[in-house]
Amino acid sequence: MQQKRILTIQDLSCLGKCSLSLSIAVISAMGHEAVALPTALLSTHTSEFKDYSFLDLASETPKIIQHWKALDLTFDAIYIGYLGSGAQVDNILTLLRILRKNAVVLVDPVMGENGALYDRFDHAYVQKMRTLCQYADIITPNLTEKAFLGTDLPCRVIETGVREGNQIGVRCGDKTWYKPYIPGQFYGTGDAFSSAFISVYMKFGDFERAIEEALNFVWGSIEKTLEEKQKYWYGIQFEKNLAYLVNLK
Ligand code: PXL
Repeated sequence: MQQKRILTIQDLSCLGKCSLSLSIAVISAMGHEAVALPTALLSTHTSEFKDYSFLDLASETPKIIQHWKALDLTFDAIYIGYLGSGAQVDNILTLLRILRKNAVVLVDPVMGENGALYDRFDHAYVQKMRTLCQYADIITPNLTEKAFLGTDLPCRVIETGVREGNQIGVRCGDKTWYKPYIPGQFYGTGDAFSSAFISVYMKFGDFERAIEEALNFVWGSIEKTLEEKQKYWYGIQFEKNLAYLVNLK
């Protein structure tokens, strides 16, 4: 099978298994080529940690876009996650105009959870993310992000973190996929879901299967994390579950 090239656009949190470090691993495990565009460099992710360092890479992005344009680079999919600044959202809109071509565009509008925006984000950022979502084929907001984005989104929406009794899952259209709810705060699960979803979708071309397998991957990763009874504020032990993706046929 021809290898797919997937562009993953999100921050590099040095510690805290989320965004780029997680998505590169997942995309690679599925046999795809991961092209990484770091949007910001942080010492850790911004939940739970205080006094983290943050370097916005917005001034670098236009140079990267211009070089890739000169190379006439094409992507099978473009997966956009945490951007970190309004300037980066503008850059990514430019990137899509220049480099999208026939790529499938997945936007995970990472900006909050549990009813609140993450550190650093405000109403203006929400509006920019709303604009970006208009250019997506698929978006994967959690319930909080979906509420901030509002309705009338023209793309396919996969809503994550949907609760029903003692179950949790994802909804797309009138279909919902559930797993037993495991109490706890598990950072990076949204990134793990989106990374696995786009990787499975690009490999097998089956949208619903990609949702199901991505949910299996996240849930399995949480289970493996719980096997070691230590604090998991730095992220889930998804590494122990990459074999699940490697072995998908
Ligand atoms: O997992 C989403 C995410 C990505 N990147 C950064 C974050 C978070 C969530 O807190 O802080 C920097």
